[in-house]
Amino acid sequence: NIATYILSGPYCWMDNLVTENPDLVSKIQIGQSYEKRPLYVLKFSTGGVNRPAIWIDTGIHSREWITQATGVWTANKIVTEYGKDASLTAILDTVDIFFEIVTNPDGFAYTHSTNRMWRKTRSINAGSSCRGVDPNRNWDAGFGGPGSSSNPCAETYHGPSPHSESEVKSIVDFVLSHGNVKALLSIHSYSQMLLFPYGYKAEPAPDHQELNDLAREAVAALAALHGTKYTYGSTIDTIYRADGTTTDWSYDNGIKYSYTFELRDTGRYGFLLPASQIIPTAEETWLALMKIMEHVRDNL
Ligand code: 0X9
Ligand code: ZN
Repeated sequence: NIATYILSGPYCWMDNLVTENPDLVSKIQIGQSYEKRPLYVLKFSTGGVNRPAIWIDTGIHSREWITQATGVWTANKIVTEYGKDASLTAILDTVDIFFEIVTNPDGFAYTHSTNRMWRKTRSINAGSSCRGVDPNRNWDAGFGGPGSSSNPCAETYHGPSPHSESEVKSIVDFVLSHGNVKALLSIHSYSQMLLFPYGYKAEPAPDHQELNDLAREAVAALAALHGTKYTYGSTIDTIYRADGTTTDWSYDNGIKYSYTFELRDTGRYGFLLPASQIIPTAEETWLALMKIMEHVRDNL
């Protein structure tokens, strides 16, 4: 069917990446989506057992196409720079990177087949004709608060219970069973922001100062390439109150370096960012990711 065909692009590319870089990359299946698509994660590792890890996800909101594209570029960048770029090589000598590129595959297929602006999962909601749950309101961190909606037709519907969505629960189970994840970077668009906890409360995170300083450094590195300006700060202060988000959950589960990126742009094209901006966006994002990953490596 059409969804299988569309997703065969990223799936086939993933298998080639693994085949061509068997000593660095492997593919793990962490679960399956509501519509039974596999949830694949790329593991970048140079060895060791349960090394400290960095988790990166893109595409949890399916319409944010620049993020999955940036994910593909970034995965390719990791394999081409390992052994060449001294800093990335030093990161991968001690840290594993787990990368989920198509984090909401049902939504992604739906943005191709039917509605380019689909954001949520595609699960059926009991008692409603509206489908889907916001996978960035479904986490057990301030779940169900006012920065989310109890209306199944809303774009920010939190779902019937925390981790009701298989796409979310699969990450929860993977991250908790791994037990050594040090950073969780969740990539969205758009707004050009780098956000850290909290979104569900106004109280500053215990690590606010360190997270803020690192965010400042990361957005400065990003801006140096093409002049793209990012704002940064806690979610609640910088964008809006959001309850049940990925990075509040990860932070409350002991993952200090929990950041949400909002990639280009600031609204001129929004989710329909032109293809000509894919590579510049990925290039500049890489510089911010490297700053964060270097900091994680140097603070294990
Ligand atoms: O509202 C959201 O889910 C995010 N914006 S988006 O336009 N990509 O939908 C921002 C939420 C902030 N996220 C976290 N702090 N995790
Ligand atoms: Zn988003």
